[in-house]
Amino acid sequence: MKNPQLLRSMVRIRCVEEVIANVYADEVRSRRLKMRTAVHFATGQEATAVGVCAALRTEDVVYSSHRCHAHYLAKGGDLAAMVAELYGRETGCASGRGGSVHLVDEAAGFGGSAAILGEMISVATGAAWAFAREQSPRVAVTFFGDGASEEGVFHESLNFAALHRLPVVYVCENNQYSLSSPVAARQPSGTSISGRARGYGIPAARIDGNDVTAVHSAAVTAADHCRTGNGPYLLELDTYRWREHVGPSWDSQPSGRSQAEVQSWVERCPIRRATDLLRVADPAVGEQVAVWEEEFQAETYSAIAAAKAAPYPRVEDLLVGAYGEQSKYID
Ligand SMILES: Cc1ncc(C[n+]2csc(CCOP(=O)(O)OP(=O)(O)O)c2C)c(N)n1
Repeated sequence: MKNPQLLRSMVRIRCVEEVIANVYADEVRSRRLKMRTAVHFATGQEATAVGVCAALRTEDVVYSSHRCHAHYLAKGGDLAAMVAELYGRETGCASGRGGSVHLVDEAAGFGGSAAILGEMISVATGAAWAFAREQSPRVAVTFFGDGASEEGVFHESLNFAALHRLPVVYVCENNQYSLSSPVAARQPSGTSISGRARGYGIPAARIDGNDVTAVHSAAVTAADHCRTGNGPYLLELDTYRWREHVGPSWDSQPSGRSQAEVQSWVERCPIRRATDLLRVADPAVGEQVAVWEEEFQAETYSAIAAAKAAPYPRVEDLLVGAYGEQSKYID
């Protein structure tokens, strides 16, 4: 571990999500919920987003699904616009129409997220097809969960991308569960998501997704492979979410995951691991992390204050951007 920027980016994502989770829980408790959106936190999974996005260029495009805050932030998405989106304001990145599962920041190369499982796998494949036809060196990347890999569109997309040698990196965050259903209850034993990609002739690597350095170097290999015209690549990153599937609470027994299992993954925290590695060269790294935490918490609280002061969309404008003829996204 040599790169403090990877650690800094993970700390930022953790801080942003923790502040949002705490504020969300307070709003629910006080029956004054202003953040009227579902929230799927990626606490514990930061190394996947950071390791992959650090291997990309701004012009490469990332797509994601419902658990998208970390991917958006790691690709450089605007924090204030994300928070305003959670509060449903006109200043949000989707003009307050989409909530937390519909983040987008085209300038940063974050092409969008959507909660229909597998949907963005096909959209990323289409973007890669455009890049290939334009002979552009851009790469498309799509993050999705182990559950989404069971959608038919995953197979159709991989087949098509392999056939046309498209520059797309498929990133499966295998956090071992789809809601409360473990992978072992859904996929045949002795198989893997990376193995399925190889079945289509796509090179694939299965990596410890809580090791940011390993993720980053695998993502560099994958992006280079795509950029140099060799077709798609798949990364299967083993990780774990600490919080409940959707919402701000810590996970507990009713979700089907034991406290002992959750705790064993908390002990494999990607941030603690990266901090420990950096401490070898820089004994003061712990103090540096504390300074960053203060900075990022303040940044998030100020984004929340700005969002709450921003206007809601006007009722007469609610169809703008929603496939209507007034859409500002469709000519
Ligand atoms: C096509 C479709 N089917 C079902 C759902 C309901 N659903 C939302 S999230 C989810 C679990 C997703 O699991 P996974 O893809 O592993 O991602 P994770 O939540 O673990 O990050 C399901 C079944 C959906 N959004 N879309």
